[in-house]
Amino acid sequence: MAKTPTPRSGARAKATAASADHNRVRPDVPTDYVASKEELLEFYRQMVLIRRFEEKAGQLYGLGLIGGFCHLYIGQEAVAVGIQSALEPGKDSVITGYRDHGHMLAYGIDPNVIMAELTGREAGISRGKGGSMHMFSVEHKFFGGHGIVGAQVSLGAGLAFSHKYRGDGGVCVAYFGDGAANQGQVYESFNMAELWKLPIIFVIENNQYAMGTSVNRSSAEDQLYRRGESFRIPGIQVNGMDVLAVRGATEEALKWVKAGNGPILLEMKTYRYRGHSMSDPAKYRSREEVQAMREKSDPIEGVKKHLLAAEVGEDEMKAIDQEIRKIVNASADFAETSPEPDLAELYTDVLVEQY
Ligand SMILES: Cc1ncc(C[n+]2csc(CCOP(=O)(O)OP(=O)(O)O)c2C)c(N)n1
Ligand SMILES: [Mg+2]
Repeated sequence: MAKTPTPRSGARAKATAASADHNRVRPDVPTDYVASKEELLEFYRQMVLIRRFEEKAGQLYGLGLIGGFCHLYIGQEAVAVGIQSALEPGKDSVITGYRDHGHMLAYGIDPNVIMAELTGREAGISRGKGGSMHMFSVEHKFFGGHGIVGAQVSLGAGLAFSHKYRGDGGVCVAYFGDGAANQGQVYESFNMAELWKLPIIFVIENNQYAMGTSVNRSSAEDQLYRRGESFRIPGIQVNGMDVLAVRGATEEALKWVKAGNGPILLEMKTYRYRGHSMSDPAKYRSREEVQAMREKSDPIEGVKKHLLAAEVGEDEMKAIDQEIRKIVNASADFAETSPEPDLAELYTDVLVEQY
């Protein structure tokens, strides 16, 4: 029997499935993940790593050491950490847009090679030729890093098709923004993914703005978890500022997809503290709005409360903070001192063919 999920108090998540004639079981309303003390510490460590790394990237950009675009993930840390921690690196595949440093760090990719990519060095993960927006790690099945808004969603459907075709048991997670959620190809991909029951989790990182345009100003249906309804793709709305809610919803989504039900959509309600990119004058929102979000919903402060409840002392957290500072400083030193790619690299990884 199909079950009508009703959000439970404290669950902060809504699940929906399209009309009752679907004759299929719906995903359960997810509950917050119950993390062990070790897991909580790891969530804290990873979120602090992303935050400090991004702050450092912002500084290096200001010093002119990073060229091109640079989009920071500060404020959204709980999304990548909560989701990536539930995946199997090397088996599940991940694809995202240009705001991609946090996802890579949450997947355990070496901060040195990410920072070196930002400064355009040979040791960078894309050999210094991709920069902030175009980072790849085939070894980790991390397929970028894409600058064309929404394009990664269709590529993600392709990755999910490959999991199904090969029968390798992997799931694709395709992340995209609230702005990307209005792109046409997203819906073509939804249709095919559901028709072919592809193993894919579509994750909308609703940080409430697409450059300077708020989601309410640009979206006729601003409850983005409902965007899959006409394709019979169930959606869950999640507090993306709470790593335990994110992880809990991801567990539910993985269960749904791995049972062969096809795609599911997670809307992560989150917020970016910094501008869209490094060159954003941020005239579309007030300082007070950003400040209120930081004070009330900061994901790192949130996990700290859980750690204190688990009797982890402030000094243990401070020790982690110091360890992270060292890692991030070392990555900046590495990125500043390692050599630039050889000129001959201009001619590698270039597709030249006649058709
Ligand atoms: C196809 C396409 N259209 C427009 C742009 C310009 N553009 C770059 S980022 C962006 C906003 C996207 O916002 P959202 O999807 O919410 O992601 P966020 O930056 O908030 O992570 C736009 C319109 C682009 N890169 N590609
Ligand atoms: Mg956005």
